[in-house]
Amino acid sequence: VEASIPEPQRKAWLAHQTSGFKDKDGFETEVVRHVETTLARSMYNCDEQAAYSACSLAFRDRLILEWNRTQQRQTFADSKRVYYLSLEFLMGRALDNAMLNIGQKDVAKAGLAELGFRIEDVIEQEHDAALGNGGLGRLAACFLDSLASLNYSAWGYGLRYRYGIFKQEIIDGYQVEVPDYWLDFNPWEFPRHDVTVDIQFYGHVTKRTDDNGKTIATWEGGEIVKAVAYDVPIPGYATPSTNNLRLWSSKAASGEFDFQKFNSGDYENSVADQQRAETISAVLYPNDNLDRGKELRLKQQYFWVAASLYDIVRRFKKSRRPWKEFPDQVAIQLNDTHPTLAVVELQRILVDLEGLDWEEAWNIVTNTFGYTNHTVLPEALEKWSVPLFQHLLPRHLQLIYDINLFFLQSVERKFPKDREMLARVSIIEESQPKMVRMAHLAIVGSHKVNGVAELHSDLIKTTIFKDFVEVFGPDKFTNVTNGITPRRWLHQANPRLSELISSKTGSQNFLKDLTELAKIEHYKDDKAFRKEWAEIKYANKVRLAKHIKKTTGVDVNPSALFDVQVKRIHEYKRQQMNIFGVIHRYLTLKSLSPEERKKFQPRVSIFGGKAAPGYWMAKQIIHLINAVGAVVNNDKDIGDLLKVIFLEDYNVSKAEMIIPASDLSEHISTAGTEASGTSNMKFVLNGGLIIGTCDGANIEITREIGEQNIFLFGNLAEDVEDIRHNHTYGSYTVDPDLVKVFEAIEKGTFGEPNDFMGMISAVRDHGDFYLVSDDFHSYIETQELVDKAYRDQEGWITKSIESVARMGFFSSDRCINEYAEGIWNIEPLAVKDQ
Ligand code: 4GP
Repeated sequence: VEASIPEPQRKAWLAHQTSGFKDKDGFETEVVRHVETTLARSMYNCDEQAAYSACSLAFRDRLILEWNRTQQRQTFADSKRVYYLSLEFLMGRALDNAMLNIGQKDVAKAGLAELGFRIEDVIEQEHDAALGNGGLGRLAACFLDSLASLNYSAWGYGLRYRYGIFKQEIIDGYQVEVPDYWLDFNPWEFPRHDVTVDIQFYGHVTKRTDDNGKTIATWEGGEIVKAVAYDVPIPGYATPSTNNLRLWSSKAASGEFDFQKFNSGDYENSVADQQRAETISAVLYPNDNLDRGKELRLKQQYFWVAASLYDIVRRFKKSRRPWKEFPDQVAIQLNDTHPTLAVVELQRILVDLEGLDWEEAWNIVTNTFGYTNHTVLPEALEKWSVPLFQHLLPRHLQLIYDINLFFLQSVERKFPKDREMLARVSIIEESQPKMVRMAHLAIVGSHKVNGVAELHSDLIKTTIFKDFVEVFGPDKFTNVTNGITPRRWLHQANPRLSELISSKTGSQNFLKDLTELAKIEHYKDDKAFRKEWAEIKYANKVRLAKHIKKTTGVDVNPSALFDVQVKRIHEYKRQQMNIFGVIHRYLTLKSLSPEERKKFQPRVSIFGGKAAPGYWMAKQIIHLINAVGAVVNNDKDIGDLLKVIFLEDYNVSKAEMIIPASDLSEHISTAGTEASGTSNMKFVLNGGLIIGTCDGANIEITREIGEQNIFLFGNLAEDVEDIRHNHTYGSYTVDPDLVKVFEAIEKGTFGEPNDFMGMISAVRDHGDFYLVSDDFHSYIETQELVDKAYRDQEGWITKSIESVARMGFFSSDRCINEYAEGIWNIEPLAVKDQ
């Protein structure tokens, strides 16, 4: 790298490389410098917000030096890069993560203390970067951390939404959505006004034949919107590697506003174009596992995909390699179907713009892409109407038809005369209007398709993508079980536990190789270790109890069992079953004498999560949880025996506080519906036990930690179909305990019964699609086993320690290495000064 710096600049460059801070004093100097110059404030009125900003800027400076070096290293190495295309990156806060990954949090802590600040308060000033809905977006963020930490040449590409996922307020027990404007001051991004791409929409296609008889298609007219790059540095842990997340922001191509309109007095319309262009990257769609075909969403997708591909192709072209080497240099991973248009866009670039033959281009395309599926729920599978496509992306629609034609011809050769097969696998659904099936396009356009946990990967092969297994053979379909980064989800979220573990494993190396956790199992009978283990959990619960008091006004006893379900609210995740279970517990307690009640294990049931704004049933579930809390928490007979808490605005930074404080967490989806789940991994890694169904990654967690350490219940995925069939065609009765719960609700115990009738009738009158009643008995019984196990505190601690020790498999590092080897075919880059 050094040799590449021109002679006149080299001396200054070298001096700059060693600047930044080495110790507390150097850090303080940098903070003061940023307060007084960058922020243009004076130290005498430096508040916590200013301290946060200056501290972030000081760390950002360091990151940027490493970022520059990493980019140069990758350019010189000229080896294959991976590009992770995700419409969501749920990053959370950056400062704490940067300090820890760089390894200088202690320095910052001491420096800030000397300047009169507590580091915890400074960290709290940061607004979460909430550019995602839930699991899919957070997985992408964990992957970026692993890619950088493992020294892979990797870029993330996403959208820079002006508004992330809405902020949730609970008012009178109802969810109210408030916009999340998070960009007022964001030191973690760099606008790259020099990196822009013109993106075309609408217009029409003309075709002509050239001298060689080849058809040339040209996409003309329509409108142009500008994509501007914003770069976010991603620090690796204990390595200088700092990767890039590039987020695109939309801007009007025609500059500021229309002077002509302005001058003619049409003031309002003079800014209309600009506003329309900026709308594209304005909001994150708040859908979790629901698809709604809105034009703006398709526009977002194409905008982002086209800008990213332009960037990727530009980088490849710099190497002056022949096109056929593209897949040796570039791997692109499609995080769900949202970026599937990239398949079509690359084909368009190669055929229309670069003049390659169809076949050659298509080979390059399919060898470049991999597709990850995150759900088997049919309502979440993206489809776009053909007329919408025709209007917005006329050339792409033609290409999709061609891709489909060649694909169906190949299917026809393999399955002659099987018209039904052709209709089933076709990229175009012959409905009214016709629809483009994005998952089919993603499969056809990729060389590998993966699910995110073993059960899920098996299910996609036997259900939604069954026909494709016959068409392409089983090898195209694979599994990569999800993982989480232990840096954020252990080291950052639970510093005391991380420290205790490193004191026993001998170093912090377990944060790079999570299988080293196994070493702590030797200490599971060590008295002092166990005591410390229990104390850490208790301290984390005290912290959460304080937060609960502050935000809800409810006192909870930290010695009670903390039972947590935090995730997006969805019927398939079955928060309704949890709250029905809580009501059952409440009714049971009420029916007992005060003496008998005392034998009960005190519990705090904690919920958190957002409902998609248009998802009526999910909102009803939130309302019932709050209504039950209002009654139970104020019932003198009950006291500390049961508390019901709904924590508003669940997000990444709240997760970092809640997860380490749980004794038990609930992962109770109807078997076969939760693709993997990743919070299950986070809870166990922090010493909490799980109550769960045989679904998603729960199954692999059980295999790793042992059946004795998890509370499994409920029907199996393989039986769900038959049970549902029986609901529809046979007779079914609601579980008697659940009937009592419904009666209590209908009597008005928790307020206006009509407010909750949707939830009741879904079970009682509409076929109970999610098997709430079928699983209820086994759920209640298993909760009783939990109470019993918890009363044996020593036994519980043993389970907790054993579980953590056996969680090594669930690191996102393992997961990324599997993608690298099995799908991307890339190797880490050697980093010398590591
Ligand atoms: C989620 C799945 O629901 C979850 O099971 C999985 O762990 C996660 O992706 C990561 O693979 N899906 C979404 C979504 O978040 O928006 O479809």
